[in-house]
Parts: sequence; structure tokens; C-alpha cells
Amino acid sequence: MPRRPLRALAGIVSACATLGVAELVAAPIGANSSPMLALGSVIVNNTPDGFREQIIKAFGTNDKTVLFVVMAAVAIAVAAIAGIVERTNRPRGSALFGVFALLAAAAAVTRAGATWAYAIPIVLGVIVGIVVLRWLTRALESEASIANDQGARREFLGMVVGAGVLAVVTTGIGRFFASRAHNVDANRAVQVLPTPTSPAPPIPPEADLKVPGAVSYITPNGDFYRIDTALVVPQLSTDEWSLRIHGMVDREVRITFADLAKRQAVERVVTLTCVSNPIGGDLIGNAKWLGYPIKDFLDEAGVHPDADMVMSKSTDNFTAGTPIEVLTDGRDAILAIGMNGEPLPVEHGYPARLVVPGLYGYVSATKWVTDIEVTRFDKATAYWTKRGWSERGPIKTGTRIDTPVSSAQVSTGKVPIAGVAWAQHTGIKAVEVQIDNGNWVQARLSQEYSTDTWRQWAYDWDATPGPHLVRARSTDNTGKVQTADLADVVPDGATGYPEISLRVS
Ligand SMILES: Nc1nc2c(c(=O)[nH]1)N[C@H]1C(S)=C(S)[C@@H](COP(=O)(O)O)O[C@H]1N2
Ligand SMILES: [Mo]
Repeated sequence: MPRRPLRALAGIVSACATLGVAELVAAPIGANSSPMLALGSVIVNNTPDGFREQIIKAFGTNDKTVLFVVMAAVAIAVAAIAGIVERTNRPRGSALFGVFALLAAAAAVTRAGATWAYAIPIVLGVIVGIVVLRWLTRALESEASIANDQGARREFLGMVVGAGVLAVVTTGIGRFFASRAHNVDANRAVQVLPTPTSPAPPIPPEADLKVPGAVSYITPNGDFYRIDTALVVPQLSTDEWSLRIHGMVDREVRITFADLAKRQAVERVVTLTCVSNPIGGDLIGNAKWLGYPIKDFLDEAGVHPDADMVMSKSTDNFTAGTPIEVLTDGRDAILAIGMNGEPLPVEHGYPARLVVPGLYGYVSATKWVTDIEVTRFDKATAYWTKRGWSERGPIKTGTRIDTPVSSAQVSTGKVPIAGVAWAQHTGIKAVEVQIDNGNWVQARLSQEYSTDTWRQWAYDWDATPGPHLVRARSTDNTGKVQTADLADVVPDGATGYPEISLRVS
């Protein structure tokens, strides 16, 4: 085996040792002190917007997996280079390790809720990594015959395997204890949801057209889209949770989870939509939320008349800026603790999140919310607004064709075309379908449940042989037809008609 691949291997194994030790040490210090997660978060928070959109387009909600795979590839490449350039008398590889450790340490100590102790895992890790690198390099250099001496080579590879196994085992133990130490599953399992004093009106069977291939009116929790910047889902128990309402208010209010039980709970069905949802996309879902009106909390704090925005913040420092007007105009904006009859799933914001009908999630639906600052749009800027998205994010009227799926092969005769339409807080008045650029024809609609939720539509098409193009569009309750103009999701949501092409035979 030539010398260079062996040196690269030595670098990679040393990096593994660094990571292994760092992850092991990170476990007792806190899940957020993991240098891998810290670096990942820095990347997530600083990815140029256009690039992020491309990633989301290409990989959908697997974007986090993509991030970790890319990070691993870069780490392996850098580690290999460090191994190749390392010499016993010129520790250039060790220096490269040191530089990376500094970056990771800086990333860790600047995380939400970080202390200086967050630097300890990577510092200890890199010390071990450099020792391993020096040790392997010395072995490589002293055994001049390593390139052809069987015994020496075997000994070196033995060291490599030993260090590698150690790294994997320590990483595994570290991750295991980190997830054990900070996991709210047990806390969530014992939560009993309050009975709402204002329950959601029952959902009539006619709200669901039940066309095969179309989605159900209520989106089950397991199917509900998930979008957030969190690389590990924040684990916040009900004991750790509290909500602080402060800023431009008469008196600061702090609410514990136990305090919530003394309040009157409401239950509402609300359709949540992501601004990144492309035409025809699935970043939209409809659930029954249980919680407490946000307006009551604001009233208790006493909002100053010149305030116009509420900046909600999560434990992991995501922020959303919501117009106060929207939170106090009587709509069902709630601090939700329940979703479809169970405590919020951890990835959907356990133990509490905001839900505001009519606004995209990025300006309203803060998960793991613990802080509400009453402020002004000209004084504070929220997470996505800083990254080029619009300051305000009312949901645009939209239509989706769920069945048939585009490019489907269908048979001549009766073919149901069906989907959903939404115009949150205004409501859907009509949905029309267009076949092959012909006249727009009315689809039938499910019974309207409320203006805050999507509505199903279906059209019984008499399919004739050949290729066909199908479009759909909605009209909201004010009589406004959704625009055909194509707009990208950036900066405030996509527009245009959904379109499918079919081959009928
Ligand atoms: N803490 C936190 N809350 C967040 C986000 C986030 O990144 N972090 N993303 C928002 C966005 S962009 C959307 S669309 C909704 C998605 O909520 P869901 O994952 O429950 O569907 O959460 C919002 N709340
Ligand atoms: Mo979103």
C-alpha cells in the first residue's frame, strides 16, 4: 500500500477520534454542545437563500439528511488532507485540526442557551485527535518499510482499526446518553389534555368528499408536514417550559405550564401552510388544535398602543414576527398544546406552539415557543425576514390537484379529479377545472367547515382518449379568483394554477 492513502487514513481515523470524544463529552454537558450539531446549525442559519430553496426543491424535507451527508463528506476530505500533510517535525495536519476545532468551538458557544462549557467537548476531542494523528504519523514515518513489510503494515492497520472502533463506540455511547438525558417522551406520555370549554364544532361527514387518492380533511399527525431549522428536535419538558410576555407592555407576564391548566381551553381546526410550499406541494396540513387564545395573554400584559408586532421566539432561537392586529382581530390565534387529540408531537412544538389562521408558518407558527416580545416592525426583524423573505406573510389562495397524479395513465370514461383549495380566514367560494385550455367548469365542493380550513373539491371528468392537460383554480369568498401569474415561493409564497398532464387510453 503506498504511503499517501495510509496518511489520509490516519487523518480520517484521528478525526473520528476527535468526534467520538467530543460527542461523549457533550452528553453530560448538554445535547446542544455537540460540535457536529453546532456547526450544522451555523450552516443552516447562514445558507444563502436561493441555494437553500434549491436544496429543498431537490430533496424536500430530507434537507437535514443532505446537510449531514455533505458535512460528513467535507469532514472526511479535510481529515484526509490533514493526515497527508502531517509530519512529525511539521505538524501541519494538527494545525488544520486546531483551526477546525476553533470554528466548532465558536459555533458551540454562540448557540442558543450556550455557556462556555459548550467549548469543552470539541477542545478535549481535538486534543485526543491530535495525539492520535501524531501517534499514527510517527508510526508511519518510523516504519520506513511499511510500504513493503507485511508485519509493519499489519501493525499500522491494527492501530487504525483500534482507533476507528474506539471512535465509533464513544460516539455511539455519547449520542445514546445525550438522547436519553434529554428526551421528553416520558414527560409527554403522562400529559392529559384539558377538556376545552369551547370545543371545535363537530366535523360533518360532508366535509370529506372521500375521493380515492385525495387527502383526508384532517391530516393525521404522522402525515403532517414538518418544517423547521432544528437539527435535533428541541426537547423541552412541561416543567422546563414557561412563556414570558414582555416588551412594549404595561406589565411583564410569565406563565408556567401548570398555570395553563387554570385557564379555559379552546379547540379549533386550522389549516397550516408553509410559505415554501410550491404549487402542487404538500407543505400544508389541517389539524384540530387545542390551546389558549393568544389575545388573552396580550390583554393581561397590556399592549402599548404604538406596538404593532409580536416577536415570538423558540428555545432554539427561531423567531417569527406577527402583526398584533391579526392576533387581536377575533380570529382563532392560539397557543396550542394539543394536536388532533394528543399532546403536540415533539417535532410539532411540544409542549407549546403558536397557530394563527391565515398566516404562513414562518411569520406565526413558532414551535417550542417560550418568549413573546411585544415590539414594532421597524424595531425588530424575524428569522426569515433577515434572510430575504417578506416581513408579512398572509397565506395566498391556493388549489392543489391530488388525484390523478401528474403523468398518470388513466382509462377512458369517468375519472374523478379531486384536490384541496384554501384561502385561510377568507374561505373558498368556488373551484373550477379546465381541461385542455377549454372553458373553466365548476367542481363540486365539500361542505365548508370554516373559513380557516381548506376545502375539498372534485370534478367528475368524462375522459376521452389521448393526452390531456388539467388545471384547477379557486375563487375566495370575496369573489376574487386566484391569480394565474406564476410566482416563486420567495419572498412571500408561490402563485399560479396547479397543472397535471394525463394520458388517457
Ligand atoms: N421553532 C421553530 N418554529 C417554527 C419553525 C422553525 O424553524 N422553528 N418554522 C416555521 C415554519 S416555516 C412553518 S411552515 C411551521 C411548520 O410547522 P409544522 O412543522 O408543525 O408543520 O412552523 C413554524 N415554526
Ligand atoms: Mo414555513
